[in-house]
This record gives sequence, C-alpha cells and structure tokens, in this order.
Amino acid sequence: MSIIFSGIQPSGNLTLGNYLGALRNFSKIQAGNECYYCVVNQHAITVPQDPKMLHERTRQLAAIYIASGLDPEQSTLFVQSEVPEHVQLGWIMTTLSYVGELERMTQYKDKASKRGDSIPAGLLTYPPLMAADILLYQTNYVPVGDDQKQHLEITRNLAQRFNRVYGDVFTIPDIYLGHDGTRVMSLQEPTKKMSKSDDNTTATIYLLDNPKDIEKKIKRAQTDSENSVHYDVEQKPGISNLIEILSAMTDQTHDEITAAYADKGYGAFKKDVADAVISTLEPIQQRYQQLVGDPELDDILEKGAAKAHAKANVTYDKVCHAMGLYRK
Ligand code: ATP
Ligand code: LTN
Repeated sequence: MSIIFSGIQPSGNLTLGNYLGALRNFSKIQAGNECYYCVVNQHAITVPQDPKMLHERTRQLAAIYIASGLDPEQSTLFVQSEVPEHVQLGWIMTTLSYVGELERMTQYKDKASKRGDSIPAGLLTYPPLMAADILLYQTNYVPVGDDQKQHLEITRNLAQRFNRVYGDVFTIPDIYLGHDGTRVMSLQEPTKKMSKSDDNTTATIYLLDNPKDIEKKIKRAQTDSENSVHYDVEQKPGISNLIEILSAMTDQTHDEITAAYADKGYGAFKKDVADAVISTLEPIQQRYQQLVGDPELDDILEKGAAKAHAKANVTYDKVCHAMGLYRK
C-alpha cells in the first residue's frame, strides 16, 4: 500500500484536460492505497481571486472530485485551508528554500511575466507550500501532469535538505504520471494544451458543458483539409488530438480508430468523438448536480479535514521537535 497525495486549484472551471490528465488517474489508483486529495485554495490565492467565486469553486471542485469517481470512503477529500499544518509547514519549507531556485521555476516565470511590476510574493513561494502539502502525509506518489515535474523535483530537494540537517523525518515522494500520459490540446490551437484559463472558450471542453456546446465545439475544432483520419502530431495536430481524446474515452488504440474511419470523412469522425465525450461526461454531470448543493458534501469535507489533520499533525510535530520549535 502506498500513500498518494494530489491537489487541484479551484481557480477556474475544470476541463476535459484536467479530467483525462488528473482526475481520472486519481480514482484509478485509489483502491488499495491510502489517498489524500485536496482542493488547494491557498495555492489559488497566489493570484488575485474574487472571494465569492473562490468560495463557490472550492465547493464545485470538491463535488467534481466525487462525481468523477473519488470514493470518500476510500480516499480522504479535504480543503487545504481547513488543515492549518499546510501553511505552518509551508513557512518552514520557505525558510529552507533559496530565492534562486524558486526564481528558476517555469510556472513562476510564466505567471510572474503577466503581472508587470507587482509580482505577488506568494507566486514565488508557491513551491514550498506545495512541498508542505505533499510531505505532511509522508507521500510516496503524486499523480500530476508532466507540467508539475519541476515542482516535484524541488519538493524532493527540500525533503532531502531537511532530512540531512535535522534527521530522517520525511518520505521522499515520486511523481506518478498516468500510464498514457494523456495531454489534451486546445481545440482551436492544437499545438497548445487545453487549459482552464484560456480566454477562448471554444478551444476548451469544460466538464460541465452541455451536450449541444460539446458537439458545437468539436464540430468547429481546427483540423486540416486532407479529410483522412490518421495520427500524425506534426502534420495533423488537430485530428491527432481528437484521436487521442476518442482513444482515451473508448480505450481503442490509434490504429483501431484509423482503421474504423478509413473510408469515412471528418464529419462522421467528429460526431463520434462528440458522442463519446458526451456519454463520458453525462454521468459525471448528473452526480455533480446532485452533490453540489447537498449538505452531505459538507459532511464529507469535514470528515476529510479531520482525518487529514490527524495525519498531518503527527508529521508537523516531528518537524517542530527536530528543529527545536517547542518549549517543553
Ligand atoms: P491553468 O490553465 O489555470 O494553468 P490547468 O487547466 O493547466 O490550469 P491545473 O490546475 O494547473 O490546470 O492542473 C490540474 C491538473 O490537471 C494537473 O495535474 C495538470 O497536469 C492536469 N492538466 C491540466 N491541463 C491538462 C491537459 N490539457 N491535458 C492533460 N492534463 C492536464
Ligand atoms: N501546483 C499544482 C497544484 C498543487 C498540487 C499540490 C499538486 C498544489 N499542491 C500538491 C499535487 C500535490 C498545479 O498547479 N496543478
């Protein structure tokens, strides 16, 4: 049995990319492991958030976790700000971090470059908070997309740095990349990843999109003029992205899909991709609608926070003792 930890920021509406790259893997690995899944709302405030929206999205993300297959009996589901050890250990990890290594993070460089002269300091100190999230639970594996590799690497470095100076307190975590490493691309610019913060909403399928919108977006997805369905990321990024999506939805290989559409055009192909996406998302959407306004969700999150707190507190106590942060 391994300990698993992952988190998603409640900073926008979740996309098909988040589902295939993250959420789906979360539920696949929950059986037989000790899993913690967190709504990382304190990470979201490293850029300005509207308070009412942040509150709503926190609840929505928790409901989506469950709707997409996380079983609260098997996995611990909670909100980061309800377990105070995250920021407490986050501060300690900040004191162990070097400004130079934080400035080298590509996510920091990307996000900071959009903020002119007023770069929030929390954008720079985002990775030590993420390290604290992971290390508090003595995590073995962290399921995330490959864009998070650098953050995982700094987490490992910080854990090793701590253990070297203060003794063996932390387990050194590994990244867990989904078996097919699905990376869903934008429907309008298929060389760029599909992202919840894309301003062009026709480029993105949101998990809560209605069937009509999904059909429209896929119908208008950028392709090429060849009218031949086969996988070639360089020459046919649009069609290859749709093949990837269909393959992830139906478990068919690229070759099987190519063979099935050998004498069919893009119209029929796109219709089938849309149908596959709609039938995968429909049950998730139904479960989401039942849950989001249900007090049962609060119950689940309260129990989750209590369980997470109990585990996190053991590690945090060890850290404080190792560092001399105690009085008696
Ligand atoms: P933003 O646009 O705000 O940067 P995002 O949509 O990239 O957000 P994150 O909150 O950064 O999403 O990521 C949540 C998880 O979803 C991460 O593990 C990330 O790797 C995964 N993920 C995000 N977009 C995709 C995608 N297009 N394909 C596969 N996985 C993705
Ligand atoms: N940085 C991650 C979100 C995140 C996370 C974590 C992921 C915050 N803390 C701990 C895994 C483990 C992102 O932007 N996707």
